[in-house]
Amino acid sequence: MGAKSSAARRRGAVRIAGLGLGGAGLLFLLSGCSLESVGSAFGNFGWPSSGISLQAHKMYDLWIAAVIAALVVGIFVWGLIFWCIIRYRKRGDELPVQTRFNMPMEVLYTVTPILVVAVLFYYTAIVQTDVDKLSKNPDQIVQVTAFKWQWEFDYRDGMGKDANTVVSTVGSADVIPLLVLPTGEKIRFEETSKDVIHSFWVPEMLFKRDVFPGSVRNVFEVTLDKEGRYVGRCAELCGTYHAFMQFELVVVSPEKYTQFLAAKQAGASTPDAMGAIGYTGDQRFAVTTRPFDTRRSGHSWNQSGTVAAGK
Ligand SMILES: [Cu+2]
Repeated sequence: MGAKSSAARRRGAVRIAGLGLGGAGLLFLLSGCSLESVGSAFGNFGWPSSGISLQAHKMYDLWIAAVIAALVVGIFVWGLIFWCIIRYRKRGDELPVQTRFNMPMEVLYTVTPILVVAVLFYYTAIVQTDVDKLSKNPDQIVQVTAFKWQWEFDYRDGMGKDANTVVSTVGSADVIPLLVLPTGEKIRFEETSKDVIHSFWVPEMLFKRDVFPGSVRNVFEVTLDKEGRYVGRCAELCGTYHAFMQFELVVVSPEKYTQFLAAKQAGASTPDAMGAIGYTGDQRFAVTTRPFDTRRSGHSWNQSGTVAAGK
C-alpha cells in the first residue's frame, strides 16, 4: 500500500487521459470523410443545412468537426467527473490523503486546453482564409445595393464601382427581388448601401456580410453548387421595415442563367425572364417569402399573419 500504489494509480490516470486525447484527435481526423452524414443525423448541430456553396461546405465541415471534438472532450471530462465521484466517494470519517501537487496532472490540464485551442484556431484560420479568398477573374460580378427597405442587384461587366451595369433587378413593396445566379461559377459580390448599414444574408449560404454606405465596398465570392430557391434577408437592424427587407436567391444551371440574362438584356422584366427559362405562373415570382402586406392595421393583422376577411 501507500506510496507505490498511489504512484501507479497516478500513472494509470495519466495513461487514460492520454488515450482519451488521442482518441479525440483520431475521431476528429477520421470524421472528415462523412461529416455531412454525421451532421444531418443530428440536425446539422443547429445549422440551417450543409450549405449551397463550396465555401459553405467548408464552414459546415468545420462546425460539425468542432462540435464532434467538443462532444468527445465533453464525454471524456464528464466520465472523469463521475468516475471521481464514485471512486473517491466518502467511505468513513477518516481524512483522505491530502495531495498538494501532482506535476504530470497539472501539466496535462494546462497543455490540453492550449492544444485544443490551437487545433481549433488552425482549422478556423484555414477555412476563414478560404471563404474570404478573392479570385483575379471571377465569372460573374453582382453589385448588391441595399436601401431602406429593399435590394437592387446589378449584373456588372467588370469589377469595381466604375464598371457598368448590364441588367438589374430591384425589389419593391409589391415584388420580392430575385437574384438569379448559376452553379459552378465564381460569383463576386460587391456591396454598397444608399443610406444606413444593412447586411446581405442568405442563411443557406451560411454567410452574411455587412453592406456599408459611402466609400466602403465589401466584396466576397462564392461558388454555388446546389440549384434551388433560397430566401435572403437583411441581417442588420436598419429601421422600421428591416424585417421585410427580403429577397430570393434562385440558383440555376449556367445554360439557364445565360438565357435569363439574355432575356433581361432584351428588355424582359425579371418575372418574364424567369418565364423564359421555364418557370410558369407563381413560380416566376419569389416562392420562399412574400411581400410585406402594407394594408395591415391593428384590427386586420391577426396571429396567423393573414389579413382577416372583411375587416
Ligand atoms: Cu436592412
